[in-house]
Amino acid sequence: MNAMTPLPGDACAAILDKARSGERLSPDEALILALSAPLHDLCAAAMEARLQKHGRNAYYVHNVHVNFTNVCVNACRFCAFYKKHGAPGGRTLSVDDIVADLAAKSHLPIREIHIVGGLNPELPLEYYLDMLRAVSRQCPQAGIKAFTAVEVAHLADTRGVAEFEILAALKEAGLMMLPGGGAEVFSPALREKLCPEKISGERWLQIHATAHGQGLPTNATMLFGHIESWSDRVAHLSALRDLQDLTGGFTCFIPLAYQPANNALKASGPDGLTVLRVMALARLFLDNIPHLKAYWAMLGIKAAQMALWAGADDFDGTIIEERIGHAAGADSPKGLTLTELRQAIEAAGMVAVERTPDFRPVSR
Ligand code: V47
Repeated sequence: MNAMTPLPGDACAAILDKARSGERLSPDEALILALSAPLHDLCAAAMEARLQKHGRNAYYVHNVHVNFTNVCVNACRFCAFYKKHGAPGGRTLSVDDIVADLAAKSHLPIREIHIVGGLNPELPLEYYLDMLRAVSRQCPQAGIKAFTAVEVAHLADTRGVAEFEILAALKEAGLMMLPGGGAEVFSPALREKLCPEKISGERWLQIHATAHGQGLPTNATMLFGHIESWSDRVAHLSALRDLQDLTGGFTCFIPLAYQPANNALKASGPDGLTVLRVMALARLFLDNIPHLKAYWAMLGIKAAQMALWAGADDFDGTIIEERIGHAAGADSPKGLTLTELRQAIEAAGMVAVERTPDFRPVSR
């Protein structure tokens, strides 16, 4: 190293100053920060960015998760939720079951119904449309965030129709937005190891672009803390940022902490410091996606509270029963009451703000 080469600490300080002044970080700069920035400096800069955008607000939603089938023709190595078609333990809810379950919760002021399931080859498109119509009728006060890009691709491929048409039919039947699942990590080499049967990252992005073009906002996720590197993470964030520059349709980014039990991928899951670094980097790098979720169900409540100090501004919701992370050993509660949710946010020093799925504040 000659006298002109900046030391890693100086390089990080200069990049953090750049972020503070509102300048966009390049992927190379993000990688330098990820690998070398002192954790405290990284989180402090992310906290500043968060305060500028959202003050001390931490959003939450009164929601319920509906997982209508665990039957899936894919066999993602990290997934502990799915059952192969025809295998014991496979379970599919009828539309009537779903409605009855929501009717039993009709005393709760639920604002979001989050619906995702496996790729069950036996379910016709009509089932999805009936479900949306019936759920809209049952819960008119709630917005429906449903079906990942992976499910949209499955419906399009098995019916031989364009994704655009599937999305249009779902929207017509009551869909408000798409959740961010199925993104995993976009690197083709990693997908080959993690989820070889799943659609490519490119197709995931293209379906989200199509949804945005139809006026359907979407979320985006990244599964982290398994076999991916920092370069893979930065490339993933970069692809999301590039698409957001074109469409503006992403509402919230959700880093999903890998849960290691009961699945075929033998990896350990992220430690607490990695959780904070991923959150902070996402806040600084994704300058065009408004919201960053500390998903308590996968992070655990304590790490999610700390993530609110590393750039996150959303805590997600009541959920009522989380199944995907818990099948893989998540040791968080399966659901929280509204009071518990607010208390967790306020105990972290933030202002709890109830929201709709698309982040409009709810006033009661
Ligand atoms: O796509 C599967 C992930 C996702 C594991 O959009 C796992 O608001 C951790 O996308 N460890 C589904 N994660 C969850 C999801 C989500 C959740 C909450 C809010 C939103 C939103 C989206 O769960 C899957 C997959 O990436 N997943 N197995 C596991 N072992």
